[in-house]
Amino acid sequence: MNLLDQVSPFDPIVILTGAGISKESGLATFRDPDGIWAKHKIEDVATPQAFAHNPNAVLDFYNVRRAQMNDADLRPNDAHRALGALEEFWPGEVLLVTQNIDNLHARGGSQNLIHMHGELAKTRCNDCDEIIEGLGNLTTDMACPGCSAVGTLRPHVVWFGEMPLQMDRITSALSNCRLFMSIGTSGNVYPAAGFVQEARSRGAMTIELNLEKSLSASAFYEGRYGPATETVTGFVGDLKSRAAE
Ligand code: BV8
Repeated sequence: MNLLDQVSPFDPIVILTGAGISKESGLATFRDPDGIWAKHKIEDVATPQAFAHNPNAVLDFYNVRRAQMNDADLRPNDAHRALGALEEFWPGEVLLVTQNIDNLHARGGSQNLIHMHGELAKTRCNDCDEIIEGLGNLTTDMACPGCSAVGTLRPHVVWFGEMPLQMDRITSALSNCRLFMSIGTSGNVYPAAGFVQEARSRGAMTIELNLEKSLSASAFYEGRYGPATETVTGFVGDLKSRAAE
């Protein structure tokens, strides 16, 4: 049975992406041999305890990544743009849920977009919860523009042990979608890694587009393996033909 024969153009689609979709734009992934977790320990830079214990180390870790994201040479790649086009031409709803904290999906044209692990371009105050856009480099001597507290500003990013954002909206979309696409993620981190099971249990068709098989590969009806700029553009092209039928 061909996956696309089971999907009609008015069916809702949910897409999950991870760091792999931004790799060809020049951003590092987490668990590849040259990845971020090969150079930093999660417990040193990506937990609330790390921020309480050594805020400078945590702020510096994200200041470096924010500078990479804001580099003029960093641009969305063909995979980001293909997903932006899919949202445009597909008659049914397309919801893009990303684990990534970079801004490449929005710059690639995606608008119906949830950053479940937060966004590097945003800052949050640990005291008053105000969210501020575009503050740039964070330091511990900065005062919150909202409540004037000093030393409480952190990246608006979900650390390990913290609840991802907009989970109710994501769960509802997973229970209604007819096609679930997972792109550029290793399937290591929950709850994102469990989304395929949620979608599949509600009858959705599921496809993984990744450089190599993820930990969740067996849960997918179909898998296409290779660089995202090839697999995503190829599958979105198939969906475009399906929508035109
Ligand atoms: C939660 C921060 C509950 C932002 C991230 C013990 C203690 C505490 C928690 C847990 C625990 N055991 C399990 C948990 C749950 C934990 C978890 O899953 N841990 C794992 C490590 C076991 N999860 C959590 O803590 C989550 N919260 O559970 O809260 C709760 C309940 C009630 C109340 C309060 C709380 C929060 C998880 C979010 C953590 N934050 N990042 C940042 O710094 O970026 S996670 C981090 O991993 C990033 O967000 C990243 O996106 C995410 C997943 O990684 P991937 O995107 O998949 O990247 P990876 O490198 O792994 O894989 C890349 C893939 O791309 C590879 O497969 C590769 O082959 C492929 N690829 C490479 N190149 C290409 C390519 N594909 C295509 N084309 C290419 N060119």
